[in-house]
Amino acid sequence: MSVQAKRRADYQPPAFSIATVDLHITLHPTETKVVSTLAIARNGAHNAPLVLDGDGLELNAIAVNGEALSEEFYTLGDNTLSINSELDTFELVITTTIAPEHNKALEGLYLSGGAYCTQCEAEGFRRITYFMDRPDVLSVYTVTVVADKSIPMLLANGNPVDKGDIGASSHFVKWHDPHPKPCYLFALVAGDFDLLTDSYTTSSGKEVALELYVDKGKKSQGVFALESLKRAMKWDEDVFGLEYDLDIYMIVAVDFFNMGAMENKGLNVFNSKFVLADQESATDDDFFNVESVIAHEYFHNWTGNRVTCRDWFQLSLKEGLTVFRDQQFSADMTSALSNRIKHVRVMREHQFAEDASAMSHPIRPEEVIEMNNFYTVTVYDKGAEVIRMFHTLLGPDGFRRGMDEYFKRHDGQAVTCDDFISAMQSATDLDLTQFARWYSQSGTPVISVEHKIQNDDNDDVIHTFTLSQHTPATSDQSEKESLYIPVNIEIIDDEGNTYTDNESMIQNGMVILNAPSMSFTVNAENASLTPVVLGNFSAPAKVENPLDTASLLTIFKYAKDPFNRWDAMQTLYDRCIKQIEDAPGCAISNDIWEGIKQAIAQEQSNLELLGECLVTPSFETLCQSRSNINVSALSKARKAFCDQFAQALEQELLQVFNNIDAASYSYTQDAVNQRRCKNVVLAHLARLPQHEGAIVAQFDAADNMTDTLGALRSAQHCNSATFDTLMARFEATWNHDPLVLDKWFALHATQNRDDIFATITMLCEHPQFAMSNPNRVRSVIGSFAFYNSERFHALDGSGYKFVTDYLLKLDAVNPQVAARIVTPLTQWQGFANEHQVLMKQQLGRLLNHKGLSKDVFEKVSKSLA
Ligand code: 0A1
Ligand code: ZN
Repeated sequence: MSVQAKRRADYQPPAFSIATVDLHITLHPTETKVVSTLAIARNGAHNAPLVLDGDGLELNAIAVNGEALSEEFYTLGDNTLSINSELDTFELVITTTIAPEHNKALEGLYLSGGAYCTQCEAEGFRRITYFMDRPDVLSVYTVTVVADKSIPMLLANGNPVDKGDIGASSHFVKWHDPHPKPCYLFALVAGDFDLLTDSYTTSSGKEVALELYVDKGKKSQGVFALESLKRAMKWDEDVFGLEYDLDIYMIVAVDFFNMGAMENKGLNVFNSKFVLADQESATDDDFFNVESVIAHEYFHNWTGNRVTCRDWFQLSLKEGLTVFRDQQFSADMTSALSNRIKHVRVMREHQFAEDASAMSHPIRPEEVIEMNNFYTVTVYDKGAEVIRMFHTLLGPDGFRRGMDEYFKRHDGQAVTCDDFISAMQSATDLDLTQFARWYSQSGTPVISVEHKIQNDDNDDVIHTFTLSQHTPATSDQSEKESLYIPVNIEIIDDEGNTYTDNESMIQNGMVILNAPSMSFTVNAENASLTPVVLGNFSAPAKVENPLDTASLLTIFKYAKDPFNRWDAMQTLYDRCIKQIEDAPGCAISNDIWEGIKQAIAQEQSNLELLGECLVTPSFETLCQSRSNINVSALSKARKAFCDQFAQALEQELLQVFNNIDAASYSYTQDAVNQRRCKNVVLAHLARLPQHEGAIVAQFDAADNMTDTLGALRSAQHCNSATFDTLMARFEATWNHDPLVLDKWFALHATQNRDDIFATITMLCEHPQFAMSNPNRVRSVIGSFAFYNSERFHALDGSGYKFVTDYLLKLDAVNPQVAARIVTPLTQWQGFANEHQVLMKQQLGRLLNHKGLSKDVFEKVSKSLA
């Protein structure tokens, strides 16, 4: 396969600009007609042709300034249309035909259920018409959507300016978006939906119409999303002074969508999973995700749409920043601590793994074959961590000044990450030059902590703390430089007293580690000190801090930062699991159980922290502190630890469980914390057969999906007959609701049982399953590959082979989704050699497959290089 990578360094400004785009689109399942009228102007003096991108288009006609263009003046390439005109400005009219019904890749114009919708980011607009499909070409769009009257709702970006009938059977609506935008923000939706309406008055008094379009019959499930939208609009005004800028804001929920949602100007398109929610069918996590994705897309209106990316290498400019903004919003709406823990889990489970794999890349990648492969946890989540560090270093006020300056300088422009850094630099006296390395250097830095105790000349006891940083080489970069790392730190003794350092390196609870290492000293007579490092996960790094069990428990007891307290327990559990790995069958010492019992007693009234502290690290998190992993040995050790945990702490767990009242459902933070804690505890108790009844009882009594699903998850640890019975009852109740059924699919696919492949085959034949629907595929095949680690990594190779067989079929239908699900297979580096050989064998099958998409090719070829 010959595919050309694009490099960030090769950026050239566009040779032409397109001031206005007038689209006239007549919808038809197999013959949609697109007439595009472009106002073209040459940029500067040159005589290069106008090169437009196109993919899978049938070209019908081209006209320049009203005259049909004869063949010698244009060249049609595989994926380009070049216009050879000597004119510096001209009107270009291009007519093309496309077939949305045949579009199963879900990029460009496609049909979801019966509705037409579009997805143009990153490079999907070229599947609708020939265009300069790059984010630095900004145009004002006018769009006329024409369709049969059986399709009543015709939507596009901006404000509606005209509508009417065409003959007896067709009608049209014309839309105008006054804000110049790149083509990736273009959207069109046409269908028959239920509509929820509301309005929002901005802080300057402008009334905005809010419209939410959902599948017929699902109106009541859209209420929470609409309320979330209003909260997001208010928050952006309060925190960043940013108001909405059109008269109407529309959100459409569709069932067939490759990602979470899309921020098209004034017309967001959402995966219905992130819109529809009610008490019966949605868990607390679902509600949380709806609010956070609604906010994310809304926040893009400023960070992404008003100020956009110059080129796709700058993706983190809008995504890292917008994720950070949605995280801050969620923290304000719910709880700062549980949000922080949630995001750190994502970093540790997925981003650290990506950085340790062949797909390692900086948050601003240097080289890309298929842009869709770079909507990654690195660009998004590590990108957000980098923005968070600006926020930490500049403080909320400094960060706000930097943001104000960013909008002042760049509103209406397509810019780079360097432009963002420069705006932040204008708001601080700190020199951000070294900090900017976070944009160009990949890999996870490791911060090592060393603690030495000496007596000085006066016989005082001096504690010297040394922090060192080291970033291991990654597949894309062998040399690493020192980063500028803000490290939140506390020095405490075993009674909880806090100490300051002699050199005043610790300022506001933070040190800056910007050299390979740095040291500071603390005087403390008769005290044993514990360094509490990386509070609030102040940088996306790993920490090596050789603390004993007593120190970890001291941190839990006394550290000021609740994140550190949670993290100390995670480290403690990780240590215990390691101990069992090293000596299978060994028993964890009673001291540790006593320490955990005390921790439980201490936090009886803080169910949020208690619930999080009772979660044992996931298999995926454990992988990040190990190498050469034998999956079965690690899983067995984890299981043995969890079994001992349940046995040793049974009485304490029961007490926590029984103390939580079964209140009727409400989605408030207190109630969420209670349900979370109760379900975490139930999952532990499920390991003891005597508590099976409690699981069935919760399943029977639940008045909400959180508790129903909590019972089912716990039942995964019970004997399989109980699990199967509850699952069958669940299916019978929820067969009509595809989003709920996805949970059922995922629970089946993550079961560790011998008949797993028969189960998955049965799931794929389920009437509600379709390979063309990404949510279904992710819930079955994605869940298996990402989260059924024991079966996926089975040493007979059956899991790897099963996923590969499926991907070979899926790739022909939806390459973008196939390229996502191949991820666990490409992350073979951390596993023992027996695994590696088998994983590479399957990667080899993929690579040799004729007609492999460039999406999958890019990841597989990198992984085998
Ligand atoms: N910009 C969207 C994510 C998105 C990206 C690509 C898509 O299709 C290929 C769809 C959505 C966001 O960050 O929400
Ligand atoms: Zn985004």
